[in-house]
Amino acid sequence: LFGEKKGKKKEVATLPSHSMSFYFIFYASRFRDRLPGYLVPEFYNITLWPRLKPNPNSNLYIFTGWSAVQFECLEATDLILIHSNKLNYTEMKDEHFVKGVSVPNIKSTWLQLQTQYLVIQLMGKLTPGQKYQLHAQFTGELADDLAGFYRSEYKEDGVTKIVATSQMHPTNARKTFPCFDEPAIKAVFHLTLIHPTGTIALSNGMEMETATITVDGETLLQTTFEATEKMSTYLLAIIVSDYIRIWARKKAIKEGQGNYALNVTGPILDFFQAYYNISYPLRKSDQIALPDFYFGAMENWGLVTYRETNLLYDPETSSNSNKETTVTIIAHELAHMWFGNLVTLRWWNEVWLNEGFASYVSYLGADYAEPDWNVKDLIVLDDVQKVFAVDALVSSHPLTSKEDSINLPGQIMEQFDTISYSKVHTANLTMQDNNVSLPRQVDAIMNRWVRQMGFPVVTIDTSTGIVSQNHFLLVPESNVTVESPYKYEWMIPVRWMKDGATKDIWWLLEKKGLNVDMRTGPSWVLANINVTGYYRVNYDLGNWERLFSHRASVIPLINRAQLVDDAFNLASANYKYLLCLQIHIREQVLVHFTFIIHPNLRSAVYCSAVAAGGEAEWNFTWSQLQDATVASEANKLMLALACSNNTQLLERYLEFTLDPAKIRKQDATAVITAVANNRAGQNLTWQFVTKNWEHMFTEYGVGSFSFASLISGVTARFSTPQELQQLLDFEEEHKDAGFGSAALAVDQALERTQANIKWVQRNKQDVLQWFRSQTGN
Ligand SMILES: *[C@@H]1O[C@H](CO)[C@@H](O)[C@H](O)[C@H]1NC(C)=O
Ligand SMILES: *[C@@H]1O[C@H](CO)[C@@H](O)[C@H](O)[C@H]1NC(C)=O
Ligand SMILES: *[C@@H]1O[C@H](CO)[C@@H](O)[C@H](O)[C@H]1NC(C)=O
Ligand SMILES: *[C@@H]1O[C@H](CO)[C@@H](O)[C@H](O)[C@H]1NC(C)=O
Ligand SMILES: *[C@@H]1O[C@H](CO)[C@@H](O)[C@H](O)[C@H]1NC(C)=O
Ligand SMILES: *[C@@H]1O[C@H](CO)[C@@H](O)[C@H](O)[C@H]1NC(C)=O
Ligand SMILES: CC(=O)N[C@H]1CO[C@H](CO)[C@@H](O)[C@@H]1O
Ligand SMILES: [Zn+2]
Repeated sequence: LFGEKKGKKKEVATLPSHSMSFYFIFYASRFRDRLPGYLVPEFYNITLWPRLKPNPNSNLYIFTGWSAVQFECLEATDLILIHSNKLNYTEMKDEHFVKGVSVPNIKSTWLQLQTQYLVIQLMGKLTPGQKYQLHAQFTGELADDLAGFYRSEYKEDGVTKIVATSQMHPTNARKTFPCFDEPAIKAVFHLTLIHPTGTIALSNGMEMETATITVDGETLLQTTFEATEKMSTYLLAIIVSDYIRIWARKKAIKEGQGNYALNVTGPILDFFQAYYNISYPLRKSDQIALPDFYFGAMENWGLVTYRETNLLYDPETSSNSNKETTVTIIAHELAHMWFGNLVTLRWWNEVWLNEGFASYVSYLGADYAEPDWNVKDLIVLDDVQKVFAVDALVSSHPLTSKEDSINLPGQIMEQFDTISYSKVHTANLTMQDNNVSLPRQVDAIMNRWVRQMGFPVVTIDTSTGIVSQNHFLLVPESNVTVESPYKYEWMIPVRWMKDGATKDIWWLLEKKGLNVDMRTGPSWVLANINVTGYYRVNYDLGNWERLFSHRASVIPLINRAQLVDDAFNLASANYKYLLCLQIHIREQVLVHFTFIIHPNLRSAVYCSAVAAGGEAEWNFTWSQLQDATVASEANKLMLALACSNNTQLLERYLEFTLDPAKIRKQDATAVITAVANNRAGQNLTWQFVTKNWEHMFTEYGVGSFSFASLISGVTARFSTPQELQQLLDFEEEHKDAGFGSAALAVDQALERTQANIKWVQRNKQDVLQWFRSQTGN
């Protein structure tokens, strides 16, 4: 294939990017932003050649590609729609482009930017039942944008090295080759990579053959891979590097940083084979750590990609929590090898099922690999509390949304949020509590948890035995404008104990119920044991006091964490009598309720050192960061640099985030958020973000996960009317350009700021008074 094209003069076909008549046809059709489904691909033949050195003329890193896709026509049509983004086509002559029996001539071709389609309009119609092939030859930029086929850079012994790698999920395969880029449209992929000698090419399938070829006098390798399983485009992975298996930088492997991952991978795969009762579907399982990687990890089938911090573990310098992260993330990704990859969501509105399930079973897999760690207890701390915080806002969303409400790439990215990852655990655990008398109600129960946003607070009055539920909102008087078919009522499993003795599960099926056994007298009641239900619990003051004054050891560990979280949040939401209590708890908690926290001493020490020091110390820490070879160590140094109390240094550090040579794009959000969390940096950061928003938004790729975290991180401490105004101004100013995947985060930030302002207004006097009474001042 390659030799054939070599030396021919290439014509670059320029495609008009918009066409009014197409716009009209397109938007008038009922399919709008989704592929019509008339054309069903069977397989793709793809050859890619990434250049690991910049082109001397343009100074850009590029890749060239040749692709053919065979598809069957299901309904007669004269339009071929296939996804394509940022690719330049060469050789788009009629006779080569669409092949098959009696193919109509091409009338015109163009790119449709908003929906990222390459459109080929034919003179006549394709015939149902016939198979056709679409051939294309193209070039793309191997940019450092962490999307599609991209480049990652690192320094080893002073030499800059380039890795060509990929992140196709969710909608970036189309940036690598023209394809039918929707999760349900599966096909077989035959892949060939052309790459420099001394490098290794990896993909989802096993390498079948590596041949030496010569192009323009340059000696290169050509690696062919076995055909993949039939799978979604978003699971494809392509990597060219000089790495070693478990794949990582040579130095990291030599230092043994891959050993931990290697040791736990086997047991976790064993666990999932037994759990799903299906053997591992592929012939190989590669895992690779990349210096620049957008997400935490990606479950490409047979070739899982990770951020270095998530796969590598150095016993000398990494903390226990790094180890915990490694084992749970590996378990999460390996869980997808079955659930997600073998069985795939139909469309991105179902992402909650895919991600929620993987997050849930990741704890089971990690628990199997590390049985002594009580990993399952972490669910409450790591997931439930995090999702409660977002889901208590009226700008939240239900787990499910209609298929046709999620279309554009930005909306798809927005689906990958905390709610999708974390809420489903408890929805699932709720299901397990069904006893034999309830199966007919399973749908009724499930629907109330997944089809309406938010969650309830269950209030137990131990003096009357009356148990009631309300939609829990951080701002109780906020107006919920989204109607729910279930009126924001849930069917709630109440697992409870009285005086330490576990009682039978009790269901609260309506707004209000009566459980006479919960009338306690002097004893105490605890509900939502082990936080298996997705709700908060409130009690009458007497029961709260009895709970907190009790010896903590009888109360399950997980509930201790949740009691504190519930009490503080109920107080924030103006369950007013709890405010006194809150202060009381603070003392009690410190004495009785202190639980296993992993003090990450190193982080704390670095941070204090930078905070107490001046520019020399800051420079020293920065130089340590440049030299760090262990990713988790680098992470700690990177965050410590944000601890300075010198605004000039913080300003300099913020500027560094716009220079990928200083701060990798994947880390920019973490640095900016860290500076915002520093009191001395909060104002600076907001000014910085507003000043540079447009630049970041356009330069750092469309619709990305971290814009949402950026907004929520930078505004986390907003609590004054001035800050609210700033946020409103910001929203107004950038209305036209939009916020992409951060749109929801902006709404949430506005709402949270309003809630904070109200809380301060309402409670400032009480808190001040209490402090005065305690300090005698
Ligand atoms: C099942 O649930 C029903 C309804 O709450 C309850 O009456 C019954 O006792 C439960 N049965 C068992 C075996 O737990
Ligand atoms: C909710 O709506 C009512 C009536 O329109 C209004 O008075 C109130 O201020 C709104 N509440 C919030 C939190 O916006
Ligand atoms: C709560 O969780 C702990 C730790 O996982 C477990 O030992 C205990 O049996 C659980 N309690 C109940 C009532 O399920
Ligand atoms: C920063 O911290 C140092 C050391 O604690 C202190 O001397 C200095 O006054 C602080 N500077 C500011 C601007 O707060
Ligand atoms: C810190 O580094 C910057 C940039 O390299 C340099 O301009 C500055 O003089 C250094 N300051 C100190 C105190 O070393
Ligand atoms: C931040 O800005 C607000 C007003 O926008 C001001 O009241 C506050 O004092 C500033 N904080 C710091 C630490 O500079
Ligand atoms: C939707 C979901 O996550 N369901 C799971 C709930 O937990 C049970 C038992 O662990 C699984 O079998 C379900 O698949
Ligand atoms: Zn996942």
